[in-house]
Amino acid sequence: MAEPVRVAVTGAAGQIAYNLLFRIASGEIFGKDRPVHLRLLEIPAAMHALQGVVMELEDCNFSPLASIETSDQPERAFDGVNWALLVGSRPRSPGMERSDLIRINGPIFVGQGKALNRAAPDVRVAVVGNPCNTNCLIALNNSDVPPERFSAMMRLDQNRAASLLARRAGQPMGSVTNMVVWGNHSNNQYPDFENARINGKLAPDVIRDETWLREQFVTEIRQRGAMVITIRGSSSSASAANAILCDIHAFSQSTPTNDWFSAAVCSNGEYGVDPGLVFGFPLRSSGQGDWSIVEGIPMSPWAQTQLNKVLDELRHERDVVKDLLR
Ligand code: NAX
Repeated sequence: MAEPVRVAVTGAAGQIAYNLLFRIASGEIFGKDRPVHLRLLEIPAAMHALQGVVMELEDCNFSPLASIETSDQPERAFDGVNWALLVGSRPRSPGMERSDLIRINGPIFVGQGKALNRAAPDVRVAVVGNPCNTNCLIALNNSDVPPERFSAMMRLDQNRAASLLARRAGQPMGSVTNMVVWGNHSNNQYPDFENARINGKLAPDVIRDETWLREQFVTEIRQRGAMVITIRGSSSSASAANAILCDIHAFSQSTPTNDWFSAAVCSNGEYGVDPGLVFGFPLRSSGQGDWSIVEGIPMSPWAQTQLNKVLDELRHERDVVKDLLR
């Protein structure tokens, strides 16, 4: 048997976790011959419901599933873990401003950042709970885990953008590469169609409709999550769970030559982004949980204004939580 992997999932009784845990436990992502130890974190009020999820996991009889532990204490849930998937946070209720949500959820990530000090030295932390970029900023600022072990999820945005370009071009899913979504997992993100490729050709050379690309495409990707809520009646949980698995895969496999993937990581000043800000960038990995930012990607003046707008938004979010940063 391969080396066991310990995976903490927060918000484990929530909708995304319900679409995620079974896929992890089945061996789909870490391998059928790799024992998986699940460490499930919830708030006390959800511990009872979590027991039902545990029962269902047990009833699947998945061979790789070596153990399940539940807890409402982050220190316990994160003890010795190799992956920490921070999904749990409070959703935005009607009428709540984004800055209110940041203030409500921020303290969760102060405590969880500290508790991550108990994780394994090779831990990779993926923050999903919204506002995920700024929650990630808070967690990494409150942790002794090196900042390069943290990322916030832009992968759902990447998958949405790649799928829409493929459909518009009449090409199969999977034909789009080099899709970066710059900045924030928010309505100001910039899904970069200028550098995306469809079967190896630049997307604007295949789709040849700049108005559609700049207007409909960008707007639809920014609003896709809200559209799913309106139409389905609840938020995108299956596609979000799928994106988490894609994220794990992207950091665990060597990135194919000439391609890149999207995740928000701590800036070192690339593309004029303030050092320390958690920003969606084009990344490559050697497959050991590491990443490097792909530099030198060309950007039109119009694209640069999109990047500047989302950068300003993230600076504002950082200001709202500055008392939670160290
Ligand atoms: P749910 O409301 O179904 O589940 C959230 C769970 O988190 C609940 O069970 C709750 O009890 C738990 N929770 C709250 N505070 C916690 C804490 N301090 N420790 C542990 N658990 C805690 O939401 P769900 O649909 O699962 O979404 C989870 C988060 O993902 C939300 O913040 C949502 O906005 C965010 N999303 C992020 C996406 C991304 O691309 N980054 C896309 C999908 C999703 O919208």
